[in-house]
Amino acid sequence: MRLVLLGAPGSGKGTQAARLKDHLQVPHISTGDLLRAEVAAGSPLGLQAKEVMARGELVSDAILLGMLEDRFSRADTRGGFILDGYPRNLAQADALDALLGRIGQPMDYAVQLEVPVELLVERIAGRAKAEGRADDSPESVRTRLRVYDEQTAPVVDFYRRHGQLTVVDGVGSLDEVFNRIVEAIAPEKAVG
Ligand code: B4P
Repeated sequence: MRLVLLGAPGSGKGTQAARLKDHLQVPHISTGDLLRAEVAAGSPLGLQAKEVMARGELVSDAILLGMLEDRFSRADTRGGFILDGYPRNLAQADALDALLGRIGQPMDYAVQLEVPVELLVERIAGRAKAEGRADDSPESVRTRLRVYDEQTAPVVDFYRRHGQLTVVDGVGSLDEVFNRIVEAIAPEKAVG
């Protein structure tokens, strides 16, 4: 199963990917998590990414592609993967398509989690209180939502044109959304 999760910040990509990973037995690759690990380690890449992320903007395409190539060179991705947070613009979508073509692992599904903007803001505000992530401040959230509309939303059409897009309603409990995704992409593995 080779799957990419699409959706605005707060739509539940990271949350659902963590569950799908256990259910489908494939690794979860989150570019946000990879970047946060670099920031926490204080690496040169992390130092470059830190301020950009805190502002809610996109880290450079070159850095992301290098990170992704590195991750896909590891053996655990050969049996499939769940990608979360990448691609975030059309250049990244093209780069990913080329990379997966080179390694002979074309994408099976792109799942778009649809959530109204008021609910996105509410969810992120909840996480801001619980976890204190630097990019969950109101100003950064506004930037992230704008960047999503301007740069990431066109990626949905990219996968629609390629016939790989499945749209899933992202409103509901974690279990409800999870079950909808599994039913859409792997009905034989649906629970209940
Ligand atoms: P990400 O880590 O990808 O952050 P995100 O888009 O906000 O989504 P996330 O997965 O964390 O949240 P989720 O919707 O699951 O990116 C962070 C930053 O890294 C970017 O802004 C950018 O700077 C940089 N970056 C990452 N990838 C990049 C790329 N490809 N190119 C350039 N830069 C890149 O969940 C949000 C909240 O909602 C959680 O608190 C969760 O508990 C809650 N929630 C989820 N589902 C729910 C439900 N059904 N009901 C109630 N609450 C729910």
